[in-house]
Amino acid sequence: MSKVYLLLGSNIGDKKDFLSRAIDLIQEEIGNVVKASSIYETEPWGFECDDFFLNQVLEVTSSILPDQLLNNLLAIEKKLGRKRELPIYQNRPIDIDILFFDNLIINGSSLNIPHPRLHLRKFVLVPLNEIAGNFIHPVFHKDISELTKICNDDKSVRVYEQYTHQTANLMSVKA
Ligand code: PH2
Ligand code: MG
Ligand code: MG
Repeated sequence: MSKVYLLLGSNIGDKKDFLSRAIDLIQEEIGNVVKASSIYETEPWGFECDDFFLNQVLEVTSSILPDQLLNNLLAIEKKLGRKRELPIYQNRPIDIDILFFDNLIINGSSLNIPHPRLHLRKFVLVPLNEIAGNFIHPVFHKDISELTKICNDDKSVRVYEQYTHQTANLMSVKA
């Protein structure tokens, strides 16, 4: 079993519903969703648009290998209505990114793990820090709480919906 951290992001339509449907599909098709961060409302990073994102980080245990995991996540994005066109950064109903896959370091043409920009982005670090503050980044050899402290991204990130035990119960009922 591998431990995988995923980032969910949505900035159009019923954003919260897209996150929740993504969690259901991940639970069905990828593996066990063991932890979920609170849902955060975050300012767009790296492109101009008026629609703030909802972002959430999950810890998932899975027996799927990295390349297949990427394909399965792209298929889930497609099921939820994601269309990919240029430019790279654009509004989307759902984006699912692999942040970490155990301690693996992969530098491929279509797959890069750890996610190469996660340490630059508060919209990733803040939710990740909530559930994995002690996880050590295999490239920078610093834990997530340290990376969060030293990151100088000033885009806004605020709790939109606090993680609750009810969320946990709902997730374990589905499991
Ligand atoms: N994703 C991006 C680019 N910018 N900004 C926020 N706030 N949240 C995201 O999920 C996000 C982004 C590329 O995937
Ligand atoms: Mg992304
Ligand atoms: Mg993506």
